[in-house]
Amino acid sequence: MPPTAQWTVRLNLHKLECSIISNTLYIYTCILPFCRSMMANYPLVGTFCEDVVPALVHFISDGTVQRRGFNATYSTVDSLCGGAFNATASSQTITSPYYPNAYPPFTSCRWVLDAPSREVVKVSVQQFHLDSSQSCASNFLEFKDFPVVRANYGQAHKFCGIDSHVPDFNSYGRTMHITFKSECVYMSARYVSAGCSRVYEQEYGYLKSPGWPDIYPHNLECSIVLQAPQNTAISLFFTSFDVENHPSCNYDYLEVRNGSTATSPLLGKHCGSTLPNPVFPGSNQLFLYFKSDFTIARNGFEITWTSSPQGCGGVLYGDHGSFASPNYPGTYANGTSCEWGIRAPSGRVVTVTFNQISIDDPGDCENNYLKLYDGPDANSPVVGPFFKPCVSDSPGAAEKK
Ligand SMILES: [Ca+2]
Repeated sequence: MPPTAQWTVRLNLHKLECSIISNTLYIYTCILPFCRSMMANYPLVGTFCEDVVPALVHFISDGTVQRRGFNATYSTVDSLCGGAFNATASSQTITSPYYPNAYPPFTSCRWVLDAPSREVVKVSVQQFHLDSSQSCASNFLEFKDFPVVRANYGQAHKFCGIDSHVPDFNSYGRTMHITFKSECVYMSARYVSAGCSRVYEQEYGYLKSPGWPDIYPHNLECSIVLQAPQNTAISLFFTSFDVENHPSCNYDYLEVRNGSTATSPLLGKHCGSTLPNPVFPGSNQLFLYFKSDFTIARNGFEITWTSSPQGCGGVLYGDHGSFASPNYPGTYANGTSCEWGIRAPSGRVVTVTFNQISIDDPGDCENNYLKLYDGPDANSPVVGPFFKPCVSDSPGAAEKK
């Protein structure tokens, strides 16, 4: 196919004899020309016979057991939706086929949106209608960062019929992927290459300075609002920080304010290369303002944030990040109970490293403790750390698959 093809490939596999363990046929969805160079970063559709849309087929066999393998035919039909597009400073629209009319049943649309280098894509949904009675597995709108590489956290936000509001999506990197799959309804969204000001209406997330991990541009003015669900409180953690230094932070700086506007109470104004302390505003909104002047730039910052009704704990998503007990490096309050869920991209091993632990307990660690669970909740088996966590002051590390 030519590299600009936006066709649907119907792949019919007539024979597939293989040992699932040692010889596997991998089928990836991707949209040319992106799939050639980034194959391993695309989602696996299936490991055997399936009819799929734009696909890259990858056959692997190991050094033992030979079988007949497979033969396949393919043909292309015009795709009703999807494709690869460039996001620019002017807003463009994507819609489901025949929008605003209903479209053929069981439509699946995939778009890859690519912004200019060092910019990101912002998607705002104009209309999105899915019936709440429809299964979320086969009727959804999903925004994802693409490709999911080490430098990227790889957000994946999925919306179904029960979601009445779809917040704007800002990609972490320059490329993102949208999937719309439904049996009978419609959607319309606008996309644009975005500057650095934005609003995140989400429970948890990751934020980096423009260009990270490269140096940030000069003359930036970025206003960022973190808006977590009502009746929750945000915890914000700095993973990296390096901003042009000045005793009063007069040149480049990051301000953190408790609220949603530039006049909300100032919690901190940061510059230099010292990692700022975690921020526990006790509210569900934070306003961040990042400014750079006309000369001298550093690498900038990386931030993770999460939220929960308890005011501590929450979901931490991504391939790296940091978190701390409430009020750290100050002391935690009596009666504290926090639970963090660490969700990493699939296929990764999570390592948790403790730089400091100071938890006091009079005896048996039944009333004051820190526990790690190897799974999604507290019913999962307990794993390291490999020291008595409630009384130790020693750093340690634990690994989990
Ligand atoms: Ca500067």
